[in-house]
Amino acid sequence: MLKLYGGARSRASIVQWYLEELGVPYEFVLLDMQAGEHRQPNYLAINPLGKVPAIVDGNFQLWESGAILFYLAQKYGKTPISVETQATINQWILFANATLGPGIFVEANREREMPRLMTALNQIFEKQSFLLEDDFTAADVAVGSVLAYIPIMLKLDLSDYPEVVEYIKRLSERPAFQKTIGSANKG
Ligand SMILES: N[C@@H](CCC(=O)N[C@@H](CS)C(=O)NCC(=O)O)C(=O)O
Repeated sequence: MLKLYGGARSRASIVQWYLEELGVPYEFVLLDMQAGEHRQPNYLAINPLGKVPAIVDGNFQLWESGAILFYLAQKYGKTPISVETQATINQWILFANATLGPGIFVEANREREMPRLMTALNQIFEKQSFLLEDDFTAADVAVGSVLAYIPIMLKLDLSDYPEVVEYIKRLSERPAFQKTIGSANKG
């Protein structure tokens, strides 16, 4: 069975959310990060950088949440998708991790980056429910998890971006979200 390595309240919840969406059976290996289990040789053999999440799927090991989402989409996604659609999903995953996350969660970037990123996303969600129009994909897991962490971690005012707020609400009502990111951040 696929193993997902993560810590409590870590980015492993993003991967776990997508595994639940896909219905892929998995074992969550919870590392005690406070005790430094992610820096022990057993785990460094899976991710030499000592960061979570990582997965082990048969003989295959992979780390970096975005790469894992893309792998899961390709390996376990239900319908075959074109190279162009795969590239678009990858575009949004990279955007989430390389542009949106740093633009919002790095305080020095926020004032400059957040309005233009959120305005563009708001315009997209005025027209469609998900990033690939009507289809929920790994792109929504990547971008949606960054957006969903805003109210949880930063308490920023999102009233200028009502369609983004609706999108976050739409995602957070999904059972797989509630079972993973939603429950990891309660309390
Ligand atoms: N870009 C990486 C970030 C991984 C990352 O920084 N993970 C944190 C937990 S959320 C971690 O492992 N921190 C422990 C450390 O840096 O020692 C990803 O998305 O997988």
